[in-house]
Amino acid sequence: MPLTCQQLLTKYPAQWQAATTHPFLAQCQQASIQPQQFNTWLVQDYHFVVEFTRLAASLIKSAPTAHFDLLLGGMTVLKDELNWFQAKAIERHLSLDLPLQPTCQNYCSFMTDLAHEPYPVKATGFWAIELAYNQGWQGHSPMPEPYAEFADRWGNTAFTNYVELLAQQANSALQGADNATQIEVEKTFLTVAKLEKDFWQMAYEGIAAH
Ligand code: HMH
Repeated sequence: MPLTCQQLLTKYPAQWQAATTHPFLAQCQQASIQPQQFNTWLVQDYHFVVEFTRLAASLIKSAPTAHFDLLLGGMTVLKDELNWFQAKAIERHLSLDLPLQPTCQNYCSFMTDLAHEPYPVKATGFWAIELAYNQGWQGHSPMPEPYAEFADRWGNTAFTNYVELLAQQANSALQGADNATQIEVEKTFLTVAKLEKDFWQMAYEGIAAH
């Protein structure tokens, strides 16, 4: 029986829960988050998405042609998302030209390494990264202003459908994966869970954005 995305979630519920629930999200929902902490997250997540876009490009490079349609659609969403981050930064008078915090740096290095893994590993990692935000924001929705559009960006049902299709493509890639690749897939899933948890926590640490 080949490994599936659903099995990873069933096997590691505690790790996944920690990736998708955090005081950061709860405080956004209660509008009690400090603006400085929110802004720290915002600036670092912009840098994350830049690197994530490179990972998306690398995923397309190794994908079978049948997987292009979904992934190219995802690219269009990323184009919009990068422009949206820039608009949010201007609105909030934030410079995006800040150094990456260690946690963001770790996540970006992980994605650079992931680009060199076989397609089943990349596809599963990519799915897990998107699912973390989909479930994290959706699980804390609705959010009050000014956070509603953030919760909606990753929590909307069209995004949920996209993530479900990413799981189907990853599952089909996993069908042909050998044992060593499956082990790598599990490791990658757990690393994503850990990095997601750390990323929320990062908003409370380090140098605030200004
Ligand atoms: C940290 N994980 C993080 N940021 C994001 N924007 C996503 C996942 C979804 O793309």
